[in-house]
Amino acid sequence: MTYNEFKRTNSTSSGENISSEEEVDSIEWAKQAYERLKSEQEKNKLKKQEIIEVSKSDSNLKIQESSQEDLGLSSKSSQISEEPSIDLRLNSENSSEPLLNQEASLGDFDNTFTWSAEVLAAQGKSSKDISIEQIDWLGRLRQGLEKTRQDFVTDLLNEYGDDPLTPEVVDDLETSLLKADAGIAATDQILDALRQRLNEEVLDADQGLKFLKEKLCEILDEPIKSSGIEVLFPQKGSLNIWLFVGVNGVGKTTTLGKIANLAVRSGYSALIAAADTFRAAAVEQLGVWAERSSVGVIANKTSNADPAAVVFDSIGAAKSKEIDLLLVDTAGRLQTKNNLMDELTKIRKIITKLAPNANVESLLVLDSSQGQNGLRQAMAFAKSAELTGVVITKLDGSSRGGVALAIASEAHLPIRFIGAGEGIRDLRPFNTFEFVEALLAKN
Ligand SMILES: Nc1nc2c(ncn2[C@@H]2O[C@H](COP(=O)(O)OP(=O)(O)OP(=O)(O)O)[C@@H](O)[C@H]2O)c(=O)[nH]1
Ligand SMILES: [Mg+2]
Repeated sequence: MTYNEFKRTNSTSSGENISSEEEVDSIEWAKQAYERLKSEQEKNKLKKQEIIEVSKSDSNLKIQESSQEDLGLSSKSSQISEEPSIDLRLNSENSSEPLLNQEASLGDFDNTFTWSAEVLAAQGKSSKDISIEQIDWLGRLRQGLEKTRQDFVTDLLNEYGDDPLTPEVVDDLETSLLKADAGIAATDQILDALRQRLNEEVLDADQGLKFLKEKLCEILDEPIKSSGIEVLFPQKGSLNIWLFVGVNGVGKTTTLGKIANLAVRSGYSALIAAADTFRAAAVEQLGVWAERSSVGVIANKTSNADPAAVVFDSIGAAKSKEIDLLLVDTAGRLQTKNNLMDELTKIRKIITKLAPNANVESLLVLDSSQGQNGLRQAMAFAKSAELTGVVITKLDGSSRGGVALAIASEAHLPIRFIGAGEGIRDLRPFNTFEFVEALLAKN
């Protein structure tokens, strides 16, 4: 899914919960969507086979042209790839093919498909509009949140079935929310609202779940609304600088690589600043990601180079090439190391000074499996790096997806992207409604 497709999904979002009365209709909707996507997939397969046939008998150039068209690469971004300031593109044998060839494909007409279709339909999408990538992502998001969900709602729902919610259930819910690392503030907010509602009327499990979903959406949406930016994407016609910061190994470089790809597929020109000068291998790792999306990298390979100087050079290059999006990778650092946090402050100041009119985003990358520690990181990085948002990674395999709620309610930061896997397409702009539906999906 490109940014444009994402924007279309979001602009039609109604954010309403799926009700059981709509189930019959939604099965019909899902069937129609499945049949259309299946035939589209077949047609695409045939088209690709034809391209391969033609290219075998013609020239290699044709393959390159057609694969670029498939990705929606703009001619502008291809030009950049031809002359990056420092070309770090590596031999193709170095790149990780399984991650690259990770094209979305349609699975069976199963539970996951019908659930994904319901989530899209509930956002006002027509069955003619949805794409295989959207379905594929929702399936992976749901899968990614499975561990959190199992501890969270599945137990609760299985135990109480259709009985009306009792104060005991609400107490158990409190424990589940805290266990999923939703944090005390968000948990209190949700529970207070639920208890008040229960004083007014009897709720069965479904109504309780619907109410819970609404509360979670409210908490997650609050910082997004206050930021004034519903969906984060680069503004055309001006320089956008996105800085990625966070502790070691959380997925900063991977996230940056995935966003470079998303941006290029959506028609933006991008450039990468390799401001992680701490680890020698960091520049090479970025080179691999840059090659996957054909974007340039600005780096300084001398040991102990000043990261702020790399940022300085990169902004100059981005301006002269009229780049839409400059993505800045930084070295992992512990939030308790003052000198390293000061280094971030310096980078942030250089950006403000050199590009006062740029749209700057300072994004904290958080590994969701770190749970509540992520909140402490957010508080510390918010000061040094003037954070504007958060990317949550590694949702696949974590049972602490609830940390998104703690970040929104206590650090008051909007969540901008979520990552649920190591592949190039395993990252999407954050969509509150989809996240909450996946978090609280019934089995
Ligand atoms: N399962 C999973 N793995 C991820 C995800 N994002 C990143 N990773 C993996 O996490 C590891 C660390 O990722 P990096 O992108 O190098 O992390 P980093 O924050 O740049 O690390 P430093 O620069 O060393 O601080 C790699 O093996 C990635 O493949 C994700 O969403 N899911
Ligand atoms: Mg890195």
